[in-house]
Amino acid sequence: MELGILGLPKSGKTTVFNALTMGRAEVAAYSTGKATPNVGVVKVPDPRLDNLAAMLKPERTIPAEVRYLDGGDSPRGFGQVDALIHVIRVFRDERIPHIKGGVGPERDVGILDLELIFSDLSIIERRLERLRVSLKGAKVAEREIALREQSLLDKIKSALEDGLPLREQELSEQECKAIHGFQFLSAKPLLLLFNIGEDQREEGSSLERRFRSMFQRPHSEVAVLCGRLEMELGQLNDDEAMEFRSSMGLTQSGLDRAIRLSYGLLELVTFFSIASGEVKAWTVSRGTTIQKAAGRIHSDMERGFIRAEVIAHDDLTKCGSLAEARRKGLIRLEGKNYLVQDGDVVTILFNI
Ligand SMILES: Nc1nc2c(ncn2[C@@H]2O[C@H](COP(=O)(O)OP(=O)(O)OP(=O)(O)O)[C@@H](O)[C@H]2O)c(=O)[nH]1
Ligand SMILES: [Mg+2]
Repeated sequence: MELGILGLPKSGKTTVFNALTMGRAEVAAYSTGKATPNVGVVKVPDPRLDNLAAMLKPERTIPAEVRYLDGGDSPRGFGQVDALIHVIRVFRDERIPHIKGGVGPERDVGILDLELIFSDLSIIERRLERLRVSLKGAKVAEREIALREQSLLDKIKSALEDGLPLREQELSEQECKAIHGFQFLSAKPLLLLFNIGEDQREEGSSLERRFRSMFQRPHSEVAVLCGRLEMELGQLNDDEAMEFRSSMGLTQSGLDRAIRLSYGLLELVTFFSIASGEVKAWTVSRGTTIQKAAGRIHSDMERGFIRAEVIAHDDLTKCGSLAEARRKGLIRLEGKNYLVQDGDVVTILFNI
């Protein structure tokens, strides 16, 4: 899974990137003019994986991973990412200039939406031009296909021109498939991440409620994060960070929350494989069959899939051991069309 971080200049993108990745990329009050994006890989914290490791005592425990890209001011190169995180400045600091003159979350959300819409419109216009040319000399069959694409793109275009990002347009599954290859930016699920100052921490949850009601939109999520604080916490070791957190009355890491929210946004589910001394977390989209999921572990497992032994994480931990779960008959045998559920612990039986 890959997430791209966007936002206006000096909104705190690199700070949030560092917070999410525990990285130390350079943050600055004035533009650094960096050309290359920051890339960071994060192991997804998941208490269920820790539970399984404690119970099964495997040689290795491997969490799922998320990649974050901090592309600076431009969404160029974000065609590939699975979702976008839009960092919106809420913190106030006179020493750090705001490109629009001052804090204005609603305005800033609108500016980014427009930027994504413009980027998509320019792709559509180029494609429509190409279609117009190819329609001239087209044979009947080709013509029909091209006309269908033209009318879909025209429909999308006029909605975009009305200011409606693709993620908010109602498209059929087939239409979504037809435009998938264009990698439209405004179609990507979006996490609006409001970056508050240390001095605004106390209002954090009331701000979040307010932003949530302001920006309730399809395929979008809202979270409030104190970027700078989380970045500094990320540079401490776990014990120090925990102590710091509790001394400030902070419980759940804002970071864990941001990661979990981006998961929910993507409609991902996590399953766990247990085999040969290894417990490993995997992510797949909701609605993935167990056979397809097995292919993530190893292509042989998909090809030679026979069946899977499946137990929900919660059931397994209640039993305390695999042997006990087996005795109680809680380990199910599932065939290839079973849809993987969040928290499933699986062993794939296969034959090659
Ligand atoms: N006071 C305060 N300052 C912050 C906070 N988050 C970021 N900053 C400061 O704002 C400045 C810009 O932060 P960056 O993370 O570099 O912002 P950016 O969006 O990556 O900036 P560009 O990549 O240059 O557009 C830095 O000086 C940060 O220390 C915050 O929560 N509180
Ligand atoms: Mg930056």
